[in-house]
Amino acid sequence: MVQLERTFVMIKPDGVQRGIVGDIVSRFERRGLKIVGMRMLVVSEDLAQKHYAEHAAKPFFPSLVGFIRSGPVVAMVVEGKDVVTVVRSMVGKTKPVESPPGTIRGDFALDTGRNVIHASDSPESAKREISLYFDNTQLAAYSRIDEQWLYE
Ligand code: D4T
Repeated sequence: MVQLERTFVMIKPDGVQRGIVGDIVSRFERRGLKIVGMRMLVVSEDLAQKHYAEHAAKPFFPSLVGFIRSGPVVAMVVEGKDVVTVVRSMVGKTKPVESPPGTIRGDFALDTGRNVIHASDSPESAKREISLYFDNTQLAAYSRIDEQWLYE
């Protein structure tokens, strides 16, 4: 039986303001990935600090926290085979200029500080980030009707 993994994805305030939430979610759905949690929120100062704790000492930290709190975001948990790797490759590189067309950042972003989307970089980060934004009652365990056509 196929082993399904979960990752955390966030459409940042620029993605919400630019009205591309649907375009982005639809890419994940068409790929065959399953949305198992989704909520819109404005990130609190405390949550932003926890989310980006690994960057606390970096010079761009204050602007990063300010940006992520600058408007509503859409937080998601996405499930599928090798989903952490698959979603990171769909997202593209941190710097949109290095992201090829066809990736989300390569199609929708130009600047590193306005790169539209966040996705966990490892299964460990995914676990940590999912627990920051969701409790278990906010996640839905279900099968998609096309799973037998997506996985052998
Ligand atoms: P996120 O975490 O937003 O998905 O981005 P990445 O995983 O692709 O990249 P990251 O953790 O290295 O950076 C986090 C976040 O900081 C912004 N950033 C990064 C920035 O504003 N200036 C910079 O020089 C760097 C390296 C963009 C993403």
